[in-house]
Amino acid sequence: MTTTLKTLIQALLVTALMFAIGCQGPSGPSGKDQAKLYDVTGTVVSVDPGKKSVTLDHQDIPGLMKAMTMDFSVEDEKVLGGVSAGDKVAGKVKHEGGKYVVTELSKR
Ligand SMILES: [Cu+2]
Repeated sequence: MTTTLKTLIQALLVTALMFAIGCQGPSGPSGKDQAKLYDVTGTVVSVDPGKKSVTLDHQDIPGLMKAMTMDFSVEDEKVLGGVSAGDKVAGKVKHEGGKYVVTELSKR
């Protein structure tokens, strides 16, 4: 009887644990912070490959923000490979989890 009870409790615990893990799936981080990509055009103000950042004087990004000068993070240093201060550029900005990350940038 004691062994049976123990086994039963163990089985219940395992089931509860699996259920708890299973429940986290759909409501996890992948749920609502979907990245969105936007086209961006503007002029490079400065480039900082070491910090993986670029300052752009960008034009309106429809659906995202008005024209302004601001710093962007870049996804990879390579994004900054072909551009330097003063260049007129076009690229893509990813808006994800409240952050803006440039994923592509090239001279126009
Ligand atoms: Cu901006």
